[in-house]
Amino acid sequence: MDEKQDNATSLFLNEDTEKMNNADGGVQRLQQAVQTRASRAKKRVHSITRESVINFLRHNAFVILTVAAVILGIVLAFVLRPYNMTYRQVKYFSFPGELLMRLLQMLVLPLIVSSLVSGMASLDSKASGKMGLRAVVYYMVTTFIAVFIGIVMVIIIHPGKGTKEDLQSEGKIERVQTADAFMDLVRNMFPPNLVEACFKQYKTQYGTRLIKIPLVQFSNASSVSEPAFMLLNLTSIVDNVTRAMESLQEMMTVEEVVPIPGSANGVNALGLVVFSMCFGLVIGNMKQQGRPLREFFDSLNEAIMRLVAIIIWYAPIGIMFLISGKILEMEDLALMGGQLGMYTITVIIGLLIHALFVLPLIYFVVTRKNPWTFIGGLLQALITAFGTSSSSATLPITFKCLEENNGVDKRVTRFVLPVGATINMDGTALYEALAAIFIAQVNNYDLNFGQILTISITATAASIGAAGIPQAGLVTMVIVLTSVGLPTEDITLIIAVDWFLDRLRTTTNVLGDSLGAGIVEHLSRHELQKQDEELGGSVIEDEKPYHLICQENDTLKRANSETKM
Ligand code: 7O9
Repeated sequence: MDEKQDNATSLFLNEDTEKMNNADGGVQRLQQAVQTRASRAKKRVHSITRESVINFLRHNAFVILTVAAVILGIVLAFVLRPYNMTYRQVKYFSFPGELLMRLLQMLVLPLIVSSLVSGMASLDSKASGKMGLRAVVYYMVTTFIAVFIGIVMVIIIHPGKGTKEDLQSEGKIERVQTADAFMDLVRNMFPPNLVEACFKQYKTQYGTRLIKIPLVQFSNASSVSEPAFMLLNLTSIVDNVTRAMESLQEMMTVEEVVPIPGSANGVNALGLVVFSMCFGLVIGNMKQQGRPLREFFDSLNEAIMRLVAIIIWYAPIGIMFLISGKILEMEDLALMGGQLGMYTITVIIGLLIHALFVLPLIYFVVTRKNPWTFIGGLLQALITAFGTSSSSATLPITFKCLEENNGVDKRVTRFVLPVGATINMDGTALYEALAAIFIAQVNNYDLNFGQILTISITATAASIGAAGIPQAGLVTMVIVLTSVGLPTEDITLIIAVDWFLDRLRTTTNVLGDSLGAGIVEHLSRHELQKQDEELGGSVIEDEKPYHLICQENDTLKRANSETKM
């Protein structure tokens, strides 16, 4: 109706323009018409801005809600802190946050399996090989840069003063043998039971075995076995046997520590990733025969992503309680003064340089696109990473942000993100190298170039293998420290700030994975396009429903058998 009116006015206006000079009343009418037009235009401008604001709010609702949740969480915590809540009360308070963690973790397992299988199956083996190579090169380069930044920062700022005076030790450190941890990693890549792999990892445990070590060796044992001698000297045989019996009693029993098979709770992500990738690759090469499975995993992935879209609404509430609960749990902040404070600042600066300077620069250099718009689309994933301090739990949200806000190709995210969450941890690598050198500084232990190189290699390896090493976290730190002979019990000195630095590391890890997905997509755009064209060309064959193809095959078979008969 509004439109009709508008048309009428414009007709009227045109008529008026023509008659303007003839009629006197025409001028008045023209003025009126112009006024109504102007006011309508004004109204339209108004409604556009209001609409666009509403649109903006609707599109950025999650981000705005999530940022508000963080701020609210911090404010709430500082309001509640003076009440000195007990540990139990704080735990009750953080319950909504715990629920978010559980919800996200609930989705991780089906998400990584379905996305890896369908991602690998949707690419031909040549394309997936190239893409995999690009991803791995990106992971290696960024991890090495991260380690380098960590080492440079800790050497320049030198937060360790050579004393442990103001440092408190906290917690206990598990003893790990590097060789066993490494073998666990390889074992976990090949889980013997896929169902068990969903909740357990192989972990070498240590048991004791009693072994006997003779105290006295038989001095003339060889003579006993000589028949001639035996015959000649019977008494000496008796003598020897008695002596042997005696020395047997003089055997010492000692306890020997031996590695025994065991397991630890936790998803064996590495095993599932390896299996899903191989499975997807095989399905992709099966052409028509693999189609039902491909469609199944595709559909499973789609369904999980829809669950993510629902759960994402709960994320702001969960994040608010996670953050404020953590601040409430925090003990005295005075502990953060002195060396530990300097150490914290060094880590923060290192992570910031890597996340806000190096990674965006790499993204820009490779893709020539603005990294900040890309990072803007990831904001919710980054905040979730900060809230949950787990890049695997953040994975569902990372998927959502990359695919929906940044429009990254699903074939790339499905393949690159789960692998990235498992092996690409820039923040962790930076942290481990930095922490190891900090502990050396605290102990006044001069590291030579070779040792620093060893630290950088082990820190890189530890960050790659963390998901495959059961109960990683501090265990990987032990491995890095042992590699250069630093005291592992000094890890307890930095535990006090680990909860906070873990959040920053995780955010860096998620950012690294996501920018990696963007970079791999850009580099693989030609192959993806080519595949799109190929699929487009054979779309009739491809779009045919599966049951029709089966029917056709059946008819063909029947026809064949009939002609044979
Ligand atoms: C940080 F992607 C999945 F779902 F396959 C996946 C599942 C579990 C990937 C990884 C894991 C996993 O267990 N990762 C893991 C990561 C295990 C132990 C330690 C770490 C290191 O974690 C980081 C750190 O502490 O620096 C950080 N908290 O990125 O999650």
